[in-house]
Amino acid sequence: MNRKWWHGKVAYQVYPKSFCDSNGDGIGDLKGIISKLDYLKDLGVDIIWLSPCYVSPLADQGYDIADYYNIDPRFGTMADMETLIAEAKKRDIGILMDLVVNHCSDEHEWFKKACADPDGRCGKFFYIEKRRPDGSLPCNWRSCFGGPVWDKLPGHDDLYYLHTFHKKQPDLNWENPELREEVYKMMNWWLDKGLAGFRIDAIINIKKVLPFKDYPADRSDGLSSTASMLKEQTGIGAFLGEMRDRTFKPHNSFSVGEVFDEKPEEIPEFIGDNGYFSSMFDFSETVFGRSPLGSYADSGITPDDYKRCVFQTQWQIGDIGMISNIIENHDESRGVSRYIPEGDVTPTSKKMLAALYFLLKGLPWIYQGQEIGMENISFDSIDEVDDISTIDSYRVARAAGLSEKEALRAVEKSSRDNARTPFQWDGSENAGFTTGKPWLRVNPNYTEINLADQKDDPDSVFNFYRQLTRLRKNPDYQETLTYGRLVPYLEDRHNVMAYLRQSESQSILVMGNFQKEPQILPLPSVPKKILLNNLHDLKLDSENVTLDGYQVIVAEL
Ligand code: TEU
Ligand code: CA
Repeated sequence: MNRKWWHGKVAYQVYPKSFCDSNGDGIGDLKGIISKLDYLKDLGVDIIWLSPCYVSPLADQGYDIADYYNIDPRFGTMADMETLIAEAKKRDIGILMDLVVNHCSDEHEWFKKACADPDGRCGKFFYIEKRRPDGSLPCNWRSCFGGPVWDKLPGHDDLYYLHTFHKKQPDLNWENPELREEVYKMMNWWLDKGLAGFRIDAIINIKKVLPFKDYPADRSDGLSSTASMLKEQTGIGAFLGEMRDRTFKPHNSFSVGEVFDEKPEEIPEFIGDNGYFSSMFDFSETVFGRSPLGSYADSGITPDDYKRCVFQTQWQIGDIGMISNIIENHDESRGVSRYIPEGDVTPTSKKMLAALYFLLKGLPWIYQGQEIGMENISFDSIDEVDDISTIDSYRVARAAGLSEKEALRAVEKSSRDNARTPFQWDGSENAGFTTGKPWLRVNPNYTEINLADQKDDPDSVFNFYRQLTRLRKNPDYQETLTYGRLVPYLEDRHNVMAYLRQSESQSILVMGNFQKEPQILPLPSVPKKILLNNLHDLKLDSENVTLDGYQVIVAEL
């Protein structure tokens, strides 16, 4: 692996709407983020990914962009954005924006022009089709947020446009070189402003299998998830290689792809030395247990399943490149609520999970609030839910025969709103997020879980994350923790997740007891030094260690 400037960095995702509100309108904003840069610096963050803050109707919370060249007034101004980039740079922090180019908003001027003149230049930026001779829609794909991917092109009774996500997110036609030029121009405009790079949204979706055709229906609605089409898709590399050469490469910028459904044999093309992207997220544990029927039918994930998913990815990536490791993001439930068995979610188990994923090979990412151990929220009614995806999942669950209560309980587990509740800064009203009315309910547990309480407590989850970022950057261990190979340890041992990070000169053991009962575990050798321990005691002899429930240790061997 060739060495790159961003190897060894710690990255952090900000969801602007829910991070910090500077003006009391209940919506987080760029000024709010600027006010927290010192906080993020102190946590040990080097790279910040901002979820979209461009002009948008916010039908999908900004993942529906109406103007790529301007900031939505709810988030601030372009001057605020420039200040944020400059202030971050002063602190040696790079800013990534979210590149959403599988689709734009139906309020983007391209789409408006396409409606006015479907055969014109902008009409060709989209997929616009007639019904098939038998009267059916051009294909039977299901949109990610429910219903067919086709909707009537406004103003035209006989024409339909494709949207693989919400109907307010028309897909852009990547087969059209003029569209691609527009995208690269926009990306370079932002990179020239001093962005460190981009996180790239839903990127696998940009390539469609054409001409449009049906796939076997996977639910009673007669539709097929776009996953079947994506499995068959080939040729995306031509677009991604072109994007790399025209944008990222000349800027030496960082890029991380939101890559689902990747084909293992293509990993070197994606994140190898001359890959399309610097990195991509590991979603193997994220998608584990997902049911094609809808999120109500998802199964959970056990500690052993979690371990297997993570190790499988680590094995697959090896030394090809740097994967990006997460336990949550703005599309998922909170990692501590998903990966730690119900009833066992405590500061101790949260720290264990933190150490286990943070020290894997790859780039560690923290999603806002994760560093203080924020948890899932429970809803009293579907009316409290904002997220379009959860609302659709609820509809699907009801249609499958679940009662209102059952449907709500079933879909809230994986609701995207779990991660979108406002950041819990302190124990004051609205958790210190806003002086106004927050756009989304604050998790009522903010009086117990908030940054102010944890900041000066050496035993807090927050300070454990600080220790983790410091360990990763400690010159004595940085080389091994960044480039050292990962070797699973006691791989088949039930409810144990352990691995070695090894370089030529060093071996570091990370070992967690993923259950409440203690376990006596053999050591590979006598530790020279304990680098981290989430509990105060450690029962150790020359051969064994006894780990208490959810205890994790990091040791230099
Ligand atoms: O998410 C993409 C996304 O949700 C899909 O790729 C889906 O999870 C996958 O196909 C399942 O296998 C991104 C954003 O992160 C999300 O917030 C947006 O709603 C979505 O794109 C549309 O822009
Ligand atoms: Ca605001």
